[in-house]
Amino acid sequence: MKLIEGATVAPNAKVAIVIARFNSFINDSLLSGALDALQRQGQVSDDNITIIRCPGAYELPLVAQFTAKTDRYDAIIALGAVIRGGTPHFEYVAGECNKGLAQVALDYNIPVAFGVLTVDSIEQAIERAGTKAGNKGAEAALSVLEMVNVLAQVES
Ligand code: INI
Repeated sequence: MKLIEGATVAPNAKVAIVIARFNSFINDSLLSGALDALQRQGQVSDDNITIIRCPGAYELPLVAQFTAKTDRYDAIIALGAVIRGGTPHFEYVAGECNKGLAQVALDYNIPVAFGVLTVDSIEQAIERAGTKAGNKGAEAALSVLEMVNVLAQVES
């Protein structure tokens, strides 16, 4: 039997974080979690991390696509928060964001983490941005490092 699995330490990985400004008070906590996970757990050096900001979650796929197209990065972490309101707007923004990011990963063969909260309330967002339900930014960061390592092994 051969088992391939990736560690979450990737000191040489070049990582781009694409982050929405909308709901920035939540997103900045996701960013703190992601940076802590990349640096303290993943041992990724500061020089290998690029942060790219965009207006909202709806714009994340296009920014991720341009980022992937440069071929300068091993992984992309998308961070944002889509919070349900009283209209169907949530479905459109969250749906396009999710679909678009998945498309970028497959089109460019690059791990793209979905660190975008899709929640019913601000309370649920706060819970997932560094309080009682953990930090989804940190989880997203560790998932791409694992993916970088596992894909490199599958390829070798
Ligand atoms: N963008 C978000 O990132 N989160 C939201 O909750 C949100 N809501 O609810 O409207 C949101 N809207 C803006 C959207 O992402 C685009 O920036 C905007 O529609 C311009 O294209």
